[in-house]
Amino acid sequence: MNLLAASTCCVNNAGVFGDGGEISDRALGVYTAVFWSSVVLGLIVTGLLVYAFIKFRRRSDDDDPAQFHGNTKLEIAWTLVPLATFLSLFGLTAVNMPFINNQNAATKYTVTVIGQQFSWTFDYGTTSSGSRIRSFGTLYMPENEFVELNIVSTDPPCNVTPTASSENTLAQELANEGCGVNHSFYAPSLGQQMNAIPGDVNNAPLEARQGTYYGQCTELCGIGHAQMTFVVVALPANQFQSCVFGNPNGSIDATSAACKLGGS
Ligand SMILES: [Cu+2]
Repeated sequence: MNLLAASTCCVNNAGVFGDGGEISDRALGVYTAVFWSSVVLGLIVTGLLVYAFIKFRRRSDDDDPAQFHGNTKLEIAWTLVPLATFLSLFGLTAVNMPFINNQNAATKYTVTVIGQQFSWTFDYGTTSSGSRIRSFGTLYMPENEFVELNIVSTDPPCNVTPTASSENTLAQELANEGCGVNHSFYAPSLGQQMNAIPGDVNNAPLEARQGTYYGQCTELCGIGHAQMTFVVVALPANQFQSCVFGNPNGSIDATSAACKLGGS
């Protein structure tokens, strides 16, 4: 266990029950409500069944068990109680879905996430001289801030030389190639998962508290699928700025102090 911890080093936030950010908080809140409602309902139904089995069992061959057909009170109860339960859980989910799915209006940064066999590239835009600002295998984010992800797939023989300066146009250029296989961006402890489909641009918001989070491809995409992991690093806002946009030639130096948390 220690060996495992040492080899994965700093990425402890790999589970679906993580509290990496507001999206995962909301998803976990809905999940917890649904889970415990199911547990309580399951116990009540099991209890009633066992009670009915014992109390109303047929005691002898010529004994007719108690009949409940036509019992209006019972029928109203077992229609209304499940209906109210399902409607309230549906309401809870529906109220939280827009928050989880759609933060476009509030985002300052857009990052194009490019899935390819078998790695992830993150594109943040261009420098003033037109060089692309990219990181490979690590997505840098400002902490506590929603970032809009444009998620695309592009595998060989796609050969895109992007000309776009805006992230949205870039994502569309990549998607227009329309070749490759399906991938899926999944950061479990940040509560976000979105497919990367050839020909499509899929959008998803991502938000994280300061920290390092594990991510992986969750669409079986070929022989190297298992290696298609990535890391999300959420940095303080000024550190994010100098890590990603601080170098005039557009390169992101993962070993620089700006790109590391806690100076490690
Ligand atoms: Cu994959």
